[in-house]
Amino acid sequence: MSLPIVWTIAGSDSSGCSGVQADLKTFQYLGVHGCSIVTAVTSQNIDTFHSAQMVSKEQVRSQIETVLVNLPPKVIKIGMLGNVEIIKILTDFFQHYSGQVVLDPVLVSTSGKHLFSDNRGDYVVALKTLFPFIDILTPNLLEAGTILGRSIQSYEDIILAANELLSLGVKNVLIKGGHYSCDFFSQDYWTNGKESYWITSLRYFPGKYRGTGCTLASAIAACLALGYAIRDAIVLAKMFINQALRLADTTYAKNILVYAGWPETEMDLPYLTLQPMTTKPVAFPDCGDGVLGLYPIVDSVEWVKKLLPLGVKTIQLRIKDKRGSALEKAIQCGIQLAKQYNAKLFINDYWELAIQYNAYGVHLGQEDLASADIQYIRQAGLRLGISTHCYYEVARAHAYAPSYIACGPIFPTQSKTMDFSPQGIKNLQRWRRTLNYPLVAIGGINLNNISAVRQTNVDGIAMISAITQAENFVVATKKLLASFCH
Ligand code: 3NM
Repeated sequence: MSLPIVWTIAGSDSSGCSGVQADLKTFQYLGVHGCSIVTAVTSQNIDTFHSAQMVSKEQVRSQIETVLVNLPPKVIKIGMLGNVEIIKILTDFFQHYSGQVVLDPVLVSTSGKHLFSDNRGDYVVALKTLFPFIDILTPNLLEAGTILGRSIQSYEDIILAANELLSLGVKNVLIKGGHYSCDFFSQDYWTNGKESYWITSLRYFPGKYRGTGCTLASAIAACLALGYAIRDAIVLAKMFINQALRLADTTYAKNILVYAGWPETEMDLPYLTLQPMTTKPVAFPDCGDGVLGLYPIVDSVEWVKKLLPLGVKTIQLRIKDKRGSALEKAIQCGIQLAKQYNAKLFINDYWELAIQYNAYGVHLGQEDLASADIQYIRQAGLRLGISTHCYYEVARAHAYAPSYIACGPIFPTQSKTMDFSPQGIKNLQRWRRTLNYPLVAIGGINLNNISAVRQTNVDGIAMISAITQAENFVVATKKLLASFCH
């Protein structure tokens, strides 16, 4: 097994709660090999930062050069650097480094100790010289404020600060609002300059926890090294830290984070929204008793007419070639047919018509989420299904508490152009373990692989070509339906 290599460049914390120790634990639990370039040795326990001794610049350089020989990093996570000399070593090193870099700009410890020996102004100026090499900067509100020389008080301030930090050269900014948010939620803000979102997590046992910033940044680094896109790495890292907070040892107010492997609990999944969230989402109605079962997706009302008499009980009308009154007529007719057969019909995309003719539900892709009036669909009492392909999209869907979540593509598909590679059965199993939502599997599913998909215990199995391109759709549909009987 070849493990991706991730370096942490940070201070040692004798308590094991933060710094290099927290970073290495995070790397281990997420399945990457961690190397440590120690910049300082600190004496700390649960609540006291006793002292810090900087490591000499020669020794820092020597650690880098030695590890580089046969453990070159895919990703580097930077924490406490401690002085301008060490920053200079890194800016030199980065001239020839092409991997990714996560910078957690720690300036002050949780217990209030300054984590640099130079004067603040010089240190911050030097820190900024690193920014053009940084893929993601993860300051908390205080650190963002110190870097920019002002205090950050409101949502608007956070957005402005993030954009200003981007203008200093970093590619992504994640401003952690853990200390700012309300009692129930903690809210972070991410942007890359083109897109942005708010990341809201439920709060667990309140209190001061050491090492949350180190852990989050290390988890992002580990997930990047595992090949996750930055947006997914952020969601996964939030799940990892939320899990550690949920499981934390809080006896006698010790508040020690407890790490526990790959996060697979829906409670730890954050909500991703375009605007800051103020209340928990209201759940959409469920899809009734029983599983959704075989879930053909068809592009015409003629197909609805052909499939419902065969015993299909869940179906999606995904019309791509009609507009105006022809579209409206088809949708109206499909809804009527489904009612006649007591089947659950989801209308893809055209949520206004679905509401107008009182469909069973609406199915939306991620790109439709921003433009659809989700609140209106909920108020109309329709069910909602949402397509997802990765952690980021699942967290987006989670913010709407839909009736089901579709995960795809499970296998390669010819029926839709895809920006995502197939997830495979293993990832589908992981989604099943992680999510309590009814799940629908989609993408490349046919008679040959449906039993493997069934074994994952998903609630619905959606498909296009296995039915609509079958030599004999009646035989194919009956066999597919039969696969749900054993
Ligand atoms: N959505 P087939 S895959 C419509 O992954 C659709 O979100 C997908 O067709 C997703 O069964 C897909 O022929 C096409 O592979 C499914």
